Amino acid sequence: MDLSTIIFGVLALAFLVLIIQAIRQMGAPLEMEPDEEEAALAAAMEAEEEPEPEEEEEPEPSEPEEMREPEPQQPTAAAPAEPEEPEEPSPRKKPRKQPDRKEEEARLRKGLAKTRGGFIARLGSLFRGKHEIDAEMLDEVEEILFTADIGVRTSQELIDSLRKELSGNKLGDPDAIWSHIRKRSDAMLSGPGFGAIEVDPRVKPFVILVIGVNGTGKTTTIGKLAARLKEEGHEVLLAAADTFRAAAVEQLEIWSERAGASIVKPSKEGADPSSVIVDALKQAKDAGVDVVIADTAGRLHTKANLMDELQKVRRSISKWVDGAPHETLLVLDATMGQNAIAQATLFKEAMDINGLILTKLDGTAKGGVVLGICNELKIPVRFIGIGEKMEDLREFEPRAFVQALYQAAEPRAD
Ligand SMILES: Nc1nc2c(ncn2[C@@H]2O[C@H](COP(=O)(O)OP(=O)(O)O)[C@@H](O)[C@H]2O)c(=O)[nH]1
Ligand SMILES: [Mg+2]
Repeated sequence: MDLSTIIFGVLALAFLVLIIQAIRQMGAPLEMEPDEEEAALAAAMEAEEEPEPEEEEEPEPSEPEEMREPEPQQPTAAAPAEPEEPEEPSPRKKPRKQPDRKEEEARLRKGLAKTRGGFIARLGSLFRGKHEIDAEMLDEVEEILFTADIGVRTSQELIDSLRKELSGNKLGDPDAIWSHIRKRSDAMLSGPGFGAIEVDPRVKPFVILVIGVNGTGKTTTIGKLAARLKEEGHEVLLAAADTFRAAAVEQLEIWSERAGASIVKPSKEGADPSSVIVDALKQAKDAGVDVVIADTAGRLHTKANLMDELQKVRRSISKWVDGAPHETLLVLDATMGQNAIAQATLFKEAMDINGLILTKLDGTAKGGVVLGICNELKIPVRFIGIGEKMEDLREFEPRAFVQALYQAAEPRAD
């Protein structure tokens, strides 16, 4: 072996070693250095944990004003954000003079003072000053509702919904209970059809039949209603179909004079009520009168006879004017409390009733009965009577009613 061969061999060997080393270095980046791997894993874990936000301190729930249901807005200035009730095209000939809203509210509140003094005041004082209520207090709420004049069924429904709605932590919050009762009351009263009668101008005469037990306030209410309709520009004729007592006819006559309405009276005491109404309808047609309001008798001790009589009256009316009576209004005396519910049930079985008028709310603590009546009978309240005077008949507005009823007793409205 000569020297050149040895040198070549050594060089070739060195070259081979270099190539092997280069190949090893190229493969190395494919595997992660163990410490790099750890760092990447830690970063990924961090990334996963990261979305968990820093526990932001919730706005303190003990800020009671924010948690409570917003105070019912004053319907006028205080509620600009709320869309105004759309003014429906009114069939009224003349727009009614809009009474001062504030004055109206004050009068309604005054008229409902006694009712407010009933179960609502008891609830208010039960909750006043409390920040938490327990199961025992809820039993007291239950007792108050059951002894209120709202009827057993409505009390039970309120309590059931209360327990259901206010389960869990809300159960301890007096404000939540208060606002729940208030909301449910509002919902019970806000069925379709509440509020004033809209006289259909295409119908002439528009016939309103007023029924109810004696003494509930039919004649007085008819007088107030006639005055109202006159003020709206309608010609009104009253039919004195409570023919059993001369005094009833005289009373309606006085009201017809006050209201500026005409009247058709029976020829003699005890005359057939239907014939008086038919006379009135004929006269109304001849004279182009807009509205006929028929008064009726309502003696409960002849219950079956009374219902027969009313059905007969109804049939006669419908024979003389198509689609009439256009409104059959049942007058109920709020001072009768739960008896008013029983009465309404009875009348509803015999007659199609479009609306209720609840009178004498000014003289009773039993006005809560309106909740029971609306809830059980599903007949809308058209008007309420809060006094004996002409202006004491109010269109029924559930929201204003609930507000007048609950607001002053609000547990925190000291
Ligand atoms: N305090 C008060 N008394 C009323 C109201 N509505 C009627 N009354 C009175 O209740 C009594 C009976 O009313 P009336 O119209 O004769 O009842 P009717 O027998 O059903 O016709 C009368 O003394 C009325 O003045 C009311 O809303 N409030
Ligand atoms: Mg009468």
